[in-house]
Amino acid sequence: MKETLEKLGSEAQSALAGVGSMQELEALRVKYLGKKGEITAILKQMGSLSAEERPVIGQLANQIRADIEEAIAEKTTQMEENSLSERLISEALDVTIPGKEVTVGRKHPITIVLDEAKEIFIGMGFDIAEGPEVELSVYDFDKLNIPATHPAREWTDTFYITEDESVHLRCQTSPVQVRVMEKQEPPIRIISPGRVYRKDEIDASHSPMFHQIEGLVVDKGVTMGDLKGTLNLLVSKLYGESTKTRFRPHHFPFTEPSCEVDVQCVVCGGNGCRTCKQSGWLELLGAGVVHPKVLAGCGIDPGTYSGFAFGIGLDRMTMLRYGIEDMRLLFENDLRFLNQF
Ligand code: 2U9
Repeated sequence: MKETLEKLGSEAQSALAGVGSMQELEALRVKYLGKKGEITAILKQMGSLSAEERPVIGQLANQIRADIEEAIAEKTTQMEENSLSERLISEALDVTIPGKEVTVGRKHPITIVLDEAKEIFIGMGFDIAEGPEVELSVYDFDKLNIPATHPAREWTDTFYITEDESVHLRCQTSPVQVRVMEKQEPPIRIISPGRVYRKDEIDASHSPMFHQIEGLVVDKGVTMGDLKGTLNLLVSKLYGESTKTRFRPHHFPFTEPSCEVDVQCVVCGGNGCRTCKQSGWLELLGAGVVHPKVLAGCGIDPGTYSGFAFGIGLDRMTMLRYGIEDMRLLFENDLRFLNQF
């Protein structure tokens, strides 16, 4: 029995040396030290030994068991240390590698100027109205008193969607105001900002898609004086209190009387320069008193109500604001340009 025990002991020790995983180690522990293990099996046979042999064999068995337990504990520690150092190596972070730069977006200059204009009009009690970019010609032309023969209705000027000319990409945001007038009783005080489309060749001051802010006020007793007050306030908020305006007579089918509004040149202050072609003035917008035929066509009695309307090119307004000389810069999405705002 002594030899069997010693053989078991050395067998266990050499098996331990070859163990490669925690599972194998556990299997080995069960094999030698478990309840049904080989050492336990030998200890169970101790009853057959003589009284002199029993303590000697008992002590040897305990010694061998303790040796195996110690070797297993050592092996466990060693394997744990190995796996930790392997993880430390494989999961090592190089904290000296430069981080990835997070680029934060920003508002487009057109959006900056639009937001500013919205704030100004909201401050004067206006609501914001929006509508479709694919529009019925009835709303964009007929109801605005633009006759069938008007050059703006030519195929060379307008992006028609249907052969019969009944649907097109809107040329202005005026149809939004027509839709509001049809639905809402006066008083009406709205601005309608948005994209509009005209078949223009692309150059420094033209684009087939551009942006407008149009405005409409309809109430009892609204006059050209209200129009001037509103637009002068807009100009003073946008370009500074002392900026002068000039109202020149003009013609639009949808307003009567109509005018164009110039502002004192923001570059030279009115002295004359390249931007204002030496005139001292820059054309900013068109406006007028809403034509009675337009009011009536939208279900509003021109005998009771009157109104004023205006239209501003937002892209031009943005260019004047920041001294941008070429409109194409606004649409090319060149980050070297956009990052300046
Ligand atoms: C309704 C009635 C009248 C809107 C108006 C203008 C004058 C105008 C231009 C400015 C520069 C277009 O972007 S631009 O090229 N617009 O000159 N727009 S009055 O008049 C309306 C609108 C809606 C029902």
